[in-house]
Amino acid sequence: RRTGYFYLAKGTSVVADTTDSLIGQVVDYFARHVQQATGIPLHILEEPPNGEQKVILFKKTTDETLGEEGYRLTVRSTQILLKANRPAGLFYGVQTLFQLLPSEIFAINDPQNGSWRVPCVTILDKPRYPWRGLMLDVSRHFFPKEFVKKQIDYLAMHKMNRLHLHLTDDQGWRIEIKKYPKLTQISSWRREADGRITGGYYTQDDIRELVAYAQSRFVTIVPEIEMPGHCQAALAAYPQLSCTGGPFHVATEWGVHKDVYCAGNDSTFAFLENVLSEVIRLFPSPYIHVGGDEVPKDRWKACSKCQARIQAEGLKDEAELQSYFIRRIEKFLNAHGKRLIGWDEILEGGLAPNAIVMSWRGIQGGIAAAKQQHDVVMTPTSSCYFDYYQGDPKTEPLAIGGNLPIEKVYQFDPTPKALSPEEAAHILGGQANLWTEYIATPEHAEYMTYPRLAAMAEVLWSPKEKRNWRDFFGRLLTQFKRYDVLGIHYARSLFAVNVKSELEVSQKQWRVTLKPHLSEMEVRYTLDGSEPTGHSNVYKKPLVLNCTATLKVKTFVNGQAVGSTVQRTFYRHKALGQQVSVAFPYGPRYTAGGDFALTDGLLGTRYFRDGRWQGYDGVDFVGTIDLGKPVSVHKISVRFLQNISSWIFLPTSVAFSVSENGQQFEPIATLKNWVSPRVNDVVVKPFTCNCSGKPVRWVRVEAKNRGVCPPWHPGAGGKAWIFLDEIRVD
Ligand code: TNX
Repeated sequence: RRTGYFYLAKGTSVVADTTDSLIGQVVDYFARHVQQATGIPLHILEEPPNGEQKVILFKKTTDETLGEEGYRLTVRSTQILLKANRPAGLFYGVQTLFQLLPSEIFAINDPQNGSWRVPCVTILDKPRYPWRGLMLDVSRHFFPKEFVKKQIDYLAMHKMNRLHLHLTDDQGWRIEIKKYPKLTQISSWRREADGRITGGYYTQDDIRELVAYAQSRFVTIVPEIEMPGHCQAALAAYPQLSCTGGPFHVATEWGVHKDVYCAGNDSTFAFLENVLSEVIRLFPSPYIHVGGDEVPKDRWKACSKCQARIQAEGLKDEAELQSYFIRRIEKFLNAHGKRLIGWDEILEGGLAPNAIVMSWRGIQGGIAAAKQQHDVVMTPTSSCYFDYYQGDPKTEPLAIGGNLPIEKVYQFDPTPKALSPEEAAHILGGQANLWTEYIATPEHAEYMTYPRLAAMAEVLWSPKEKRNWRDFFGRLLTQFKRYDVLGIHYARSLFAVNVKSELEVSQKQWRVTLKPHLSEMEVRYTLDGSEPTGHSNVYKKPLVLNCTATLKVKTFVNGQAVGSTVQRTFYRHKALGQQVSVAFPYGPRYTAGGDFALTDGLLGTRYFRDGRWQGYDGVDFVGTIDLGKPVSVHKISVRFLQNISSWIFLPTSVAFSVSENGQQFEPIATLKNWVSPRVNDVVVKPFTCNCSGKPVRWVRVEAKNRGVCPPWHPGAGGKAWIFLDEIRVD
């Protein structure tokens, strides 16, 4: 940083040798972007103008320290000089210029008046790794072309350069193949449990458009065509490519499916080579990903053709048959000038000679491959799986599981210590993977991707020794402003506060602790229902509450509110802290709520593992509460949860009764449940009955479990759960 600023204004010109078409492309991109955001038209010239005019110079250079993607940027008050060996370097220099300008430089659809100044600096910058990727699974849920284009823009802005498209899987085929029209007529669509048809695909024109868009932003789209497993969608259209002959449907359930391509059948290879031929023509990427992960061997074991192949090729077992499969495809790809990439399972039974390994089941696969002198892209689940939770599951949208907060992404190091310098040179970089089983909308996909991608980008670009979490956190707040300007639906999970409360049964009071996700945060709260502001109480020590109250909590950085308000209501009611005696004990699997879960004055969230629900496995709930002395009861209410993908159903009916002596119970009401067990979404349903107000000492709730999962359900015949969170007596 030096003193002073360069002011971008009318009359500023850009000087570049635009006879180089790629440089021309970068300059155009820069000038168009600036014009759209600022309204300032930049003059593009081949030679510097005479006189005092301000210029931005783009220059090609030969400078070994810069490599393929590095750049030097010198900003003086009269001139900006950007130098790189290659157009990619100029492009990244442009991204840095945008970062040096006010965040509104990203408001390309809404030109702003402003002071467009760039601080005077000298920068030498280049990436640590050549592979800086994001994988988007467009099979489990399809994402429109326009959404993909936006992500390409955002990747470029983060100086990322690979978009890996997971185009095929059990649940959908997403690319038009002219030779096999049924892949898009049949394999691209699936019928969900509720009868809805969902899906979609990219036409070859769409693909060309995406590829060109990505190229102009120096992003390589790496296509993935899965084999020999994860192919049920393709088999639904072409069952003759399987071992059993089918029939199959496009899968609607997640997980690993048994039906795979038959490795004994030559027509399987003919099919895949024809598909790959069209893929090769569409994608200029030097790499083609062929999956290779999670291939159950059941079908191959029972298939005479596969067994004959094992014999004929002198293979030891089915693991070697998988290796044979991948080697055969690799030969085909290599003959067409492409390199094969596969998930780390391609190591099993022997690695194909030139394959690149994408290590996802930890880093061991990557280490083994690098030691065999194979190139590696590191994507271990523990640091790279953006389908995992990024905050407390209680307050996050439903995710596949796991735990990957942004600070853990930031700690990722793609180069394992176990490698020698020569072996380490095979680590091409790393990649974040966005699997989309639980991600159905563009907004949700962005929520899972940002801001974690910013952490990943820095891991893959910056020198390891320059990484500093606190410094990154400060810059992230600026990055959020850019995200706001761009309209990115990013997660604010790192601003969350964990509200933990404990009911002190004997005193009938709650002890509440507030723990911010990050210690950089200041926590303020209110108890009167109002929004916390910069003047609200600062949390310092645990709070003690003894009456019904709504607690609202928010985090602040430098006195500015960040994140959203966390709210928790505490209900003081007549059964608070009373023991519930049950006829059948609650299930052993979800005991987190504990014995007092039903009378702790707290309601559950939609997340059944939040510790406030109690689950009953295959049995009815029959619970009796002794209120300790006769009290006047006006209302009893109880809430149940339905989440059919976790085998949790609403009860078929709920009955309420009361007693004065604990022996004879007087029925008050029996409520039937009319909500369908087929509702896919999470349902929380209260059942409430009014009482006369006369004093009673015992209250009983009986909820009928349907017993087993219905015949159409994946768990058909298995025990059904019922879940309840609180029995409120008022
Ligand atoms: C494993 S990662 C898979 C994917 C799933 C993912 C969910 C990999 C190569 N296979 O099919 O979507 O887990 O996290």
